[in-house]
Amino acid sequence: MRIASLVVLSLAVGCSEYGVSNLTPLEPEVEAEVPDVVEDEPVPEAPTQQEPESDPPAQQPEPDPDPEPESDPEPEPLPPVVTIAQPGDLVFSELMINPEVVSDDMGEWVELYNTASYPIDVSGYTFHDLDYDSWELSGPFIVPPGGYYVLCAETDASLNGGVPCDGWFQRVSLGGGLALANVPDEVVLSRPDGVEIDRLEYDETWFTNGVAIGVDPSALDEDGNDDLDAWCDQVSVVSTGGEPGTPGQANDPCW
Ligand SMILES: [Ca+2]
Ligand SMILES: [Ca+2]
Ligand SMILES: [Ca+2]
Ligand SMILES: [Ca+2]
Repeated sequence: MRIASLVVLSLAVGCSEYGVSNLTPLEPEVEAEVPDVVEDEPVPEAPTQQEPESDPPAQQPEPDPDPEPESDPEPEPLPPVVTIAQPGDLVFSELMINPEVVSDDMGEWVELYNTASYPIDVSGYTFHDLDYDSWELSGPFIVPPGGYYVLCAETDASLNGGVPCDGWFQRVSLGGGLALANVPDEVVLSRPDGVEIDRLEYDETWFTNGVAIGVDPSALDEDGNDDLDAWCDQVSVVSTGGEPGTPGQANDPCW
């Protein structure tokens, strides 16, 4: 028994000397290497994700302000319709005083020209002469800037000699309407408050029967159209009835 216990003790001491010295240094070496590598890797990954987040917000505000101001101002320049025109904004530019393919009460017409830079609504304005004739224009009656407007005794082109019309006036002599006399007469356009926009006084020496008379394009103003010398027979033919005249279009030049 004593011999056996001595052998066991010597073996135990021998094992403890070798076993302890061999196991102790191995365990700390493996544990120290693993945490060092894991802690270093996540640190550099975080800053690389923050950098791209700061770049896009700086680029987004730059393209936005450019396309918006370019598209906004384009549809805005719409001139407002003016209802209170000033003298000379609308002028008499052409008259068919004595048509021949149809009767006067069917074929008379008057052309107005807008000299202003804005559209004019003359609903409620009065088309009259200096004694009996008077006719209040009913809307819609909007003349575009630089545009023409043709008022006819009869708007049906199959009845009025083939003239294209924009508006109508009651063709009646001696009150209740208006007529273009084949003798000295006047045409006046007045605002509802009585202010005259344009006036034209003519006599039978101004026109040729069956031909419209027009003012020269260079004299298209409220004073220029008062001069007989600025008027002349039209030669272009617009109507299907064949009588010379330029209703709704620029006048033929007189010189
Ligand atoms: Ca008259
Ligand atoms: Ca007439
Ligand atoms: Ca005038
Ligand atoms: Ca004309």
